[in-house]
Amino acid sequence: AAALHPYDLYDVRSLLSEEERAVQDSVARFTDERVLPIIGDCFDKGEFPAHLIPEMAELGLLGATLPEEYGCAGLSGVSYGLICQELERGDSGIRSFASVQSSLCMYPIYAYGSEEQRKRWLPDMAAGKVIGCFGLTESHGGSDPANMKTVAKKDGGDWVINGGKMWITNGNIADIAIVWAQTDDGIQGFIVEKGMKGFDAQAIKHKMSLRASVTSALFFDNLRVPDSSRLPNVKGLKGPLGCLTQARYGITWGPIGAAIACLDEALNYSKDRILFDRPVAATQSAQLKLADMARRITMAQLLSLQLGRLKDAGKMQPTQVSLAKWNNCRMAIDIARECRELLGAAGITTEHAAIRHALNLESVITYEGTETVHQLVVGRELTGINAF
Ligand code: TGC
Ligand code: FAD
Repeated sequence: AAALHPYDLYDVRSLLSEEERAVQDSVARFTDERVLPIIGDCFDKGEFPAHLIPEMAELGLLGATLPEEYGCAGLSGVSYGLICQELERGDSGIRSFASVQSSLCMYPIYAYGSEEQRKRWLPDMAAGKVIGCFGLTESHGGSDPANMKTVAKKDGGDWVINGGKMWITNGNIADIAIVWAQTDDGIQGFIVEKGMKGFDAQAIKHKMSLRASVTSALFFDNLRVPDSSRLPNVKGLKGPLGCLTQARYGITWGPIGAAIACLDEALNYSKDRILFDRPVAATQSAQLKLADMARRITMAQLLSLQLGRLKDAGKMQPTQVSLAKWNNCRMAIDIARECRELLGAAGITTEHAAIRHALNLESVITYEGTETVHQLVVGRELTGINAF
């Protein structure tokens, strides 16, 4: 029998369309050539490699599933998943940038915006000329966004927004922010532009995770925006939650890439490392660990692919996304930590990727709904009882 691919033991690739394979290959090349050579250094310095934005745009990675009439690539949901997987094989921070721009900023403008808003923003966002951020979480408790304190009050033809958001990816490099605020009519979304009076964004420092990504706090102090900035076609928590479903779907794929990067590193290292006169890879305990990583990666690949097929058939449900987000983030963080351990002391520096991925995944398992939140979503589906 032909040798199996160590990172695709079930030949999931054979289930992809020709277009999906081409997308995966082009993003894989971008990660190998443009991300991997610099990313350890970016993480060390705490810098997001913003010079890669035009290149990602050129490859069609921003808003990739949205229609071509808005300057986007019109790709399938599975292709979007593969983009996330290959970007996160480089670094979760690079994938975060693409997730936020695509699923959390371009998607709501497309799904909830007016035709004028779509035409005004989407082509420039696909081209990477306008960067977005998504403000839902507040400092007093991100898991319960229904309890937000940020308010927007109608004042003539304008809205006046007061409050603040915390832990916002891209916040202080963004040109626009999708801001969710409580109104007399329920939660509504507003497109807030950088430089508007009463709007400020500041970087959050001292992060030990996602160091190659920008995370910020947003402040609104009597910020006045015209009614034309409001997303007219959604009201209530289902607006932001609908965006999260899109982003979380991509995040089920991303950590598969991080886990593959770690397994690749640990496999090579353990074959080269000679201890007690034989490679570490020749020991039963190392093989058990490596085999178990391959088992978990294979299950995650099948989960995300089926989820993607459901998505492309218009049948994907939020509970299914929760199950895969929970499973795949847990799979990846456990594998990253085990790979770090297999590398011994060498595993503790950013010369190798495992610890960077392990630290990044601390954010990935927390943002877009913590592991507990997703477990409780699945529990609610099974029992019909809300345990939040
Ligand atoms: P609940 O009563 O369940 O729902 C309210 C309304 O929303 C609808 N809905 C959804 N719609 C779309 N997608 C989903 N996933 C949905 N879940 C619920 C629901 O049908 C209902 O609609 P309607 O018409 O009846 O009003 O609301 P709840 O308050 O009980 O929510 C519970 C809970 C805990 C699941 C929810 O609050 C939640 O998901 N919390 C976690 C918050 C979160 O994930 N925040 C993420 C912020 S963004 C981020 O982290 C970006 S990181 C990006 C990066 O860098 O990559
Ligand atoms: P909390 O909600 O305070 O949770 C604290 C703990 O309580 C957690 O362990 C949680 O699982 C647990 N818990 C919660 N509810 C229950 C319950 N019912 N029962 C038992 N335990 C429970 N947000 C945005 O809006 N936009 C962004 O771009 C964005 N980017 C982010 C980037 C990074 C790097 C990080 C770390 C976060 C980002 N977030 C963003 C915020 C993220 O979504 C929140 O951190 C997340 O939703 C959790 O909220 P919290 O941190 O306030 O934790």
